[in-house]
Parts: sequence; structure tokens; C-alpha cells
Amino acid sequence: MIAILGAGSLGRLWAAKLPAGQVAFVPRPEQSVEPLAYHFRPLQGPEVSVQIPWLTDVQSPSLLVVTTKAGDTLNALTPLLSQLPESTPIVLFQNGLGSQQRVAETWPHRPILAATTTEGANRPGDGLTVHAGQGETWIGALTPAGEAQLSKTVFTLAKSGLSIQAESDILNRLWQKLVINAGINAFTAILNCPNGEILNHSFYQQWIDPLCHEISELLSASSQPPRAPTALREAIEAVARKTAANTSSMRADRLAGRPTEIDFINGYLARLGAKHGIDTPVNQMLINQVKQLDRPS
Ligand code: KPL
Repeated sequence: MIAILGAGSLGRLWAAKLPAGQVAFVPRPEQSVEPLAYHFRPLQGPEVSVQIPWLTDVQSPSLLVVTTKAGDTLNALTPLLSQLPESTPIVLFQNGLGSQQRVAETWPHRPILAATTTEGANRPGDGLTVHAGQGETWIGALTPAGEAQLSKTVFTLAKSGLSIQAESDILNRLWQKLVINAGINAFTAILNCPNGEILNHSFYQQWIDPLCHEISELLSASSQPPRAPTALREAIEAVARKTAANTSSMRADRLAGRPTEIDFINGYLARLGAKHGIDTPVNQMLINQVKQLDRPS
């Protein structure tokens, strides 16, 4: 049995794609026993109805997939891991950086892996999950025990039919995604617009070069392959154009009144700057503006 912790868009996508009968959601406290039922619209073909049971006390999963928000992950995992065998691999699907390292540092002897995905999924209504765009998923180990479980974990998740690959340097992949999210998400949340529209706003045009300069310095200070600010801007804008009509995850959180993941995107970069003595005023400005929006009015 594959257990999924976090029944948001991504958790529901994996649950719908993995073989029926081999997947269950981890229940929240006070969860009803009724299976989680929803409609799933695949990339091709008709909508299907899906019913995913909740994991029961007696079931011991062979794999735990964690699709919670970055800020919820440690608290959601803590009670669960006191019951989970030490040998069960745990795959973290969080956005940004920071939460994955905290989990690996808290349980260094467990098989902890991290994943990054470009699969698109959204929930236009509570009862419907849409597989909105085909992507790729990379998985790599964060702990030595995770290394030993990597190929088995990739094999298990590949049963979904989604494209999934083992990655020997997952931190580098997570950084590549972080750069894109740091250059798009906060702008879309502040300007309240789809990804492509930020490119035409003077606010974005004013701050993107100094932001890329900060990120370039942070990459070098973090022993990541160096990237010039201009190359970072090109990479960010290529994704903004490719996903022009998309609502970013941060804008979606904001519109739904959920806390955003700013602390794990630009917030991670600002913390890293403080650690390495690198000034990050643009990241800080974006954090402040998003936090202002996060605050209930
Ligand atoms: O990953 C994304 C997100 O919204 O978090 C991007 C790449 C910006 C696509 O929307």
C-alpha cells in the first residue's frame, strides 16, 4: 500500500494515477471513515470518479508520499512517524527549499527522498481534480538510507504511468525550480495576475534584474553551479511565457485565503543570504509584500 499524506491537487493526482487498490490517504485526526471521493479529469479521455480509502491503523505502507504544503510538513509528519517503520521510504514533494532539509535533519536515519515535478494539477472545484499539464518528476535521496531505496521508489511510483526519473543531484533540481518560483510566484501574487502577465508590469521590470543578481550570488555561495543574472532572468521568463495563462501556486493560495509558501521560496533565499552575509533586499521586499497580503484584512 502506498500512503499519501496531503489530499491537495498533487496528492489527488498521484492517488488517481497509481493503481486502484494500492493507494490510501493518511487520515487527519477525527477523519470520517468514508473514502475520499472525487472526479478526476485526465489529460485525455473522459472524467472518471475516484474513491481513495483512508489508511487504517493496521496497514503498514510500503511507501509514504508527502504532498502537504511546505509549512505544514514537519508538523504533519511528526505524529505519523512515531508509528511508521524506520525502513519505510518517505518522498517529499514540497515546493521551494528548507522544509525538505528540516525533515532530513530531524530523521537522518530514515530513507528520506525529495521529488520535484512539473506535472500540472488543479482543483477548479472541491469535487474535481484536473490533470492540467503533462510534466516530469525527478526523485533523489536526501539521506544515505534514501539512496538505498531510490530505484525501488522510482519503480513503485512509475506504476502511475507518469514520467519519473531518478536524480543523483536532487538539490540541484530543487534549486532550479526554486529560481523559477522565486522569480514568478511572488510577482503573480502581488500583482494578482497569471504568470505571463507579470512580464508587462513595470513592478516586475523594475525588480527582476536586481532579484536575479541576488539569486546568482546565493547560488555561488551555496556551492551550486554558478549562473549569471541574465541567464537566470532568461530561464524565469521562458517559464513565465510557457505557463502564461497559469495561476501560480502562490496566487492560487492567496486567492483561496490559504497561507502562501513564501517562507520556503524567497524566504529561504533571504535566510541563506543572512547566513552567508549576502544582502537580499529585493527578496525581502517581495516577502514583506506577500506577507502583507497573507494577513487577513
Ligand atoms: O511552479 C510553479 C508554481 O506555480 O508554483 C510555476 C512554475 C510558476 C507554474 O505556475
